[in-house]
Amino acid sequence: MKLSVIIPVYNEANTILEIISRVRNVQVGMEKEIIVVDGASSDGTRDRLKREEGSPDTKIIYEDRREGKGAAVRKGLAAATGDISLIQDADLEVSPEEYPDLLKHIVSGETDVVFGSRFLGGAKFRAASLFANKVILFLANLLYGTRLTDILTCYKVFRTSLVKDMRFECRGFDFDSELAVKLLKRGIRIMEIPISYVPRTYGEGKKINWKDGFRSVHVVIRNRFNGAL
Ligand SMILES: Nc1nc2c(ncn2[C@@H]2O[C@H](COP(=O)(O)OP(=O)(O)OP(=O)(O)O)[C@@H](O)[C@H]2O)c(=O)[nH]1
Ligand SMILES: [Mg+2]
Repeated sequence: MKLSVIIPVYNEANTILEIISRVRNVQVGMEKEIIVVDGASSDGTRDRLKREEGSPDTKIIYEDRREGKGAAVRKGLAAATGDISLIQDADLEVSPEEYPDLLKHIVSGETDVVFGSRFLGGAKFRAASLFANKVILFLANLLYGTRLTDILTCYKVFRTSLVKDMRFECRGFDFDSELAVKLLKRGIRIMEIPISYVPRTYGEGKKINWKDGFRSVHVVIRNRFNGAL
């Protein structure tokens, strides 16, 4: 078995090398490939990525311009050759050391999809982010008949074959919701595992904003009522 870790990155010069090394060092009991997709970073992230180019376990995709987190993850998924894929943000909000817990229920065959839930892990959110997360979650649970606790989590882990034929439309932060609801639409069960989460501030480089929240609400509703799988 092989794991593909997809890391979308835009202007994360302070953390990109640390996150790559932590991803590389965590033992997951299977081969691992790391796919970094850089959205034309301009803060020195690219220079740091250059140092990783020779690593045999690492593929780096350089985009010509910033196209959004979703677009980057989609490129990473298209390039993934692992049996299982995992999405990893390039900041330090979540911990690669938790991969074994995220993977074990997929490896054992119990489930094909695991989401790391920041809410089950007891994380503290800032008020605006908590509100946006809860609105989107409430809508998704209502429209898709689920009782999930966190759909905007970055830790989404799944058998790669499940998404290879999915036709995505979202290119920004709304891709997180699109991926979740497309899995639900296909009747695929999502298992949640508690994870730790330490939110960063806008000063530390947070990029998501309230418009992304509206886009997510839209994609959750749109997918419930259109036929596309
Ligand atoms: N390639 C690429 N990566 C991006 C882009 N926008 C954001 N990212 C990366 O996507 C990841 C998530 O972005 P964040 O700004 O941390 O947003 P978030 O984690 O969803 O939001 P919070 O968890 O609420 O802070 C980070 O690794 C970013 O560097 C983009 O346009 N292109
Ligand atoms: Mg983040």
